[in-house]
Amino acid sequence: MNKKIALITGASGQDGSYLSEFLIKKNYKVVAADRRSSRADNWRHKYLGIEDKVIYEDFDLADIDSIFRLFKKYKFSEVYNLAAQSFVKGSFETPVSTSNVTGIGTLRILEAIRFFNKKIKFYQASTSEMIGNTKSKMQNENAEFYPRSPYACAKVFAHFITQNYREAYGIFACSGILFNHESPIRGEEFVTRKITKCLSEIKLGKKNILELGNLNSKRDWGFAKDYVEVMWLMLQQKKPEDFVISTNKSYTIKDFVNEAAKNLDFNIKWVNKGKNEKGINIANNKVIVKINPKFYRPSEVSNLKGSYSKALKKLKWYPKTKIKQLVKIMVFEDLKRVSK
Ligand code: NAP
Ligand code: F7E
Repeated sequence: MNKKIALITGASGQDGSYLSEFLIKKNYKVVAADRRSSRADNWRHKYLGIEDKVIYEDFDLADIDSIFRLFKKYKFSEVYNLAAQSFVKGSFETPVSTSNVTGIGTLRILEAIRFFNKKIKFYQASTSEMIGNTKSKMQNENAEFYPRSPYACAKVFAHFITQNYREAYGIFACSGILFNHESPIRGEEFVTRKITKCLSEIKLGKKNILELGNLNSKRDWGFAKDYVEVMWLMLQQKKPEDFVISTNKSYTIKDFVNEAAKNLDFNIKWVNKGKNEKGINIANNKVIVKINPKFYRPSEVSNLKGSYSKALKKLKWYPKTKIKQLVKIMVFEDLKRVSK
């Protein structure tokens, strides 16, 4: 039997790498599409040992010709649109290009599906950032959207255009509204990897201090490897539907720092508040965490906690990795890396 062919855009990113690994195991032919520069060192695929197991194709989500060339060359069964300018803070500095790639880029892919084959199944990487400034304690698929960054606004457009192509053209198109998910192959600009890497460097005497922005925002953090499975599950359903994917728990950035520190045998005492807040290593009385306002955002999302009950009921999915285990895995890998 012919193998199913899956297109993964953004295949060199965190989720794209885990999803490639997952679909290879499911016996798919995986077309890993990215800008050439994204895989300059290909570190994530090397880490997972998959660099000889996917077909690499150059493309840019901002360039419709490169997308149409891909759809001409392959008969895709499933398309996973993971490519995006995904760094929220960065989107305030590059709002137009973020909107073009993260927002309109999704429409370019949907247009290719409409033009080449409406039977191709489509997964869109939606996000809890669309929910943004919410007052509800826990958010599910019915949560209202109140985006707080150019990134989140672009994702709202992508989310609704996906829904529109489903309704207007009968395309099997759906969105996973994923809450934050992390791993040892998370980009270093995101707060969890920044914390686990920098504290590991402090442990080994290679750095003195970890500088952060807002310590009080709350996030619902899961493990990326658990989350990619659900992208595939959503495309195997009888009808296309959107799902919230989360852990039902949330913690502050400070909680995450404390947990990572514990894994490195640091005991932190917190003093002062706001911009003057500091984390002191009790063992030697040295400041190891301080605030640098340059990491604050023009508008912040302060409180996210998702309910995965629909995914549990309909997809039999639940998050297998708990936060303590996730932090442990990340610290362990970073300590190993910085020891080299
Ligand atoms: P990621 O590591 O930043 O991966 C995104 C990938 O897209 C990167 O390889 C990036 O390449 C590529 N890309 C950026 N601009 C592109 C363009 N113009 N053309 C083609 N490729 C481009 O993000 P992730 O954490 O794996 O997330 C995957 C997707 O899920 C993203 O759409 C993200 O917005 C969304 N999401 C993530 C989370 C999360 O917590 N991780 C939660 C909800 C939704 P460069 O690295 O070279 O820019
Ligand atoms: O920030 C605070 C920051 O950049 C989390 C993306 O994958 O998840 C991610 O977006 C929180 C924010 O992730 C620093 O202010 C404090 O409140 O790790 P982050 P994010 O913005 O939640 C969503 C679901 C996505 O869709 C996105 O693509 O941490 N924070 N100090 C800091 N954040 C960073 N990056 N750096 C700091 O120094």
